[in-house]
Amino acid sequence: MLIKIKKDSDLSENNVTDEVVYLNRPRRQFLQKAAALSFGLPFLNPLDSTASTDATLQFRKTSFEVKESDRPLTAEKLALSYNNFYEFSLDKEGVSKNVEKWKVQTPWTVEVSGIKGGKKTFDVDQLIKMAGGLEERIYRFRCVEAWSMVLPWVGFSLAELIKKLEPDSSAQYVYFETFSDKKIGANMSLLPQYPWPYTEGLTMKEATHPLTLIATGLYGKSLPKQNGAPLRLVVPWKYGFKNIKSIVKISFVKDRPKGLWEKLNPDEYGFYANVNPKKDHPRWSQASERVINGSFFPKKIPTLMFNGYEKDVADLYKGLDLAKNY
Ligand SMILES: Nc1nc2c(c(=O)[nH]1)N[C@H]1C(S)=C(S)[C@@H](COP(=O)(O)O)O[C@H]1N2
Ligand SMILES: [Mo]
Repeated sequence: MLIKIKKDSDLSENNVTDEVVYLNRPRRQFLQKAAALSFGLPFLNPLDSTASTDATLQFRKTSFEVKESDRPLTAEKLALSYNNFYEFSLDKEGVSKNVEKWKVQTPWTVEVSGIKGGKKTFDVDQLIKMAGGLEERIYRFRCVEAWSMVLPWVGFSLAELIKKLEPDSSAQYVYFETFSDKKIGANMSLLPQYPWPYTEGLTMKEATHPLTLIATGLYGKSLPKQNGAPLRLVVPWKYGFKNIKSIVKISFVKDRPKGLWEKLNPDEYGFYANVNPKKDHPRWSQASERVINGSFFPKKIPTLMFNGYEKDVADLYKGLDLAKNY
């Protein structure tokens, strides 16, 4: 049974628009419709989302938690059916459908450059082993579009991996790239003005912060395709778009790299993308967020500085004007 409930007031009630709308003037009307659909409830359909690359996942529990009484864990079916993954669809409910045909390559390899030995290629299992194995961490997740979830990731500390990789001493930043194969992500061909592949970057300090995770699982299972199989970045104090999916390349570099969104629209999407309720997006407020909970009336809650991780990360940005460095 497929139930889709759409509430027309969702868009008018707040002015939030998809990242995508502004960027495609000729396609604007279609996209606004897509955006309007996205702000209804996620599809409540039975999901075929166990598209995993390995069946067994062994991980440790950790104390990285979000109090259930404060912010309840997002239902799995919502996290697996309300997605941003533009390589597959602009429509959040379309992603889980459009990934169905994708056969995730095994072993999936990641090319790493700017390290001792120059350039090396690793498969996912090697990366997990180098980083000391997998663990579960429950993190708040806040999209720049002003919606949020609470998600139980399974993954490894990027800091631990970086220690083993031995980056060049000149490296100041880490640059990540998603696959660029348009046969996998057919939607890329429909968005030729986008600077594919999807890319993102972090400072070395951010990349080696203990909260920064490379996720290979979600809800105790291998990462579903729509969530960025087989491995994606999770930086919980930053807006969702920094959390690049399906990584194929990691480079340690001297100069500050630009992510896809910054390349497209630097006035709206900066390098830092730290969650900040006091710094509005040019087209909407960031002071509050809609909790994705499958309800008719998405609950609105105040957005927290650094998404609630201020104690952990504020030091990284000491002396930086966060209004300018957004
Ligand atoms: N490769 C790639 N990574 C991506 C995106 C994308 O379109 N392509 N979207 C980003 C955005 S805007 C968000 S909010 C999160 C959504 O992750 P989720 O679908 O697992 O919730 O993925 C981020 N990573
Ligand atoms: Mo996002």
